[in-house]
Amino acid sequence: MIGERLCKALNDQIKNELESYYIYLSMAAYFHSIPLDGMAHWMRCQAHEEMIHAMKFFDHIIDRGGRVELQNLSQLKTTWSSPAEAFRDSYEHEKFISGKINDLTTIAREEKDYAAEPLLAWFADEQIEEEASTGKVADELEMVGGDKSGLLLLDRELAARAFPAGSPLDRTAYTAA
Ligand code: OFO
Repeated sequence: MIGERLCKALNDQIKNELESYYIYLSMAAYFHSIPLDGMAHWMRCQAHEEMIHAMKFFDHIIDRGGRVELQNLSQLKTTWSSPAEAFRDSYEHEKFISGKINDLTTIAREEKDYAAEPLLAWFADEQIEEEASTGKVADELEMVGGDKSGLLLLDRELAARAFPAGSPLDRTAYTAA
């Protein structure tokens, strides 16, 4: 059975992951509006991954006899001054999430909750990848600057990201039905 302190912290993390989902969906809407649909697609894929992250914590709590209590999400940003600013924000957000995963690991160790460690180790690995992928695109966008052909090339490249199977954020999943 999960202890009260870690259960509360994991509930807070569900909120963080759902906010991540919402932030990336908001960025997808921004990219569709400019319109850079490849970047919007990348953000939709990212949003879907965040929902999976939230559900990993959700199910961990359930499986260990804890109580999931969903929280209100914060008001979020809906527009950015440039694609570079949006990806720079996403990189900063991933660093914030990495800090939260570290805090959770500290709590689990203080509580001697060894059953949570494999899950938190998975997230620590995942955060290396998330910081690397968002940081790389942010750097590339800064290199491209105002060069429109460079921007379109990058947009095409990001359009190639694959959705997790059966994603409800993949337009083709429901338009084909
Ligand atoms: Fe972006 O990794 Fe979860 O939040």
